[in-house]
Amino acid sequence: MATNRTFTMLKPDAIENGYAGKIIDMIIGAGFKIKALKYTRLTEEQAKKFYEVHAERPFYGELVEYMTSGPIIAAILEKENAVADFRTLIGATDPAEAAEGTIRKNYAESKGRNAVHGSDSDENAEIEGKFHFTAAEIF
Ligand code: YYY
Ligand code: MG
Repeated sequence: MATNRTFTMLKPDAIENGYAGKIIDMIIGAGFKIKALKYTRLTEEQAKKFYEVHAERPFYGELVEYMTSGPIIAAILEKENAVADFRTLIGATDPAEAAEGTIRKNYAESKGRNAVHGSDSDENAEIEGKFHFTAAEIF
């Protein structure tokens, strides 16, 4: 059964380019409620662990370097059908292929520096949320 939570990160390019407020506004405007939120910076160890499934991919090193290059905003979001609806809101991984009106279409720089993360399954939403937040930090 689908749960109603997903996990997101506003990535270093989004923060650096001053888009955090606009992106959070789009997220809330799309009906997501913020359950937890944190301004933080990933250590190399955290970034490697978070993107472990991509460890064998050629872009892994660059991805880890980029994700640790500056602060991020991590959040747990709640909405009916959260995982799928959030993936729709953010758009395709490569902003050149992202649909009009999506976060990545509006604010991502490139496939690598693509502004925002969204969990790809309920199971991963749970794992990724717990990676960043304790139970006491979720409201
Ligand atoms: O879930 P999503 O972020 O849309 O893409 P993933 O396939 O999970 O890849 C994670 C992350 O890795 C992506 O957001 C950018 C980066 N990446 C890349 O730099 N080059 C690729 N060819 C594929 C992914
Ligand atoms: Mg993914």
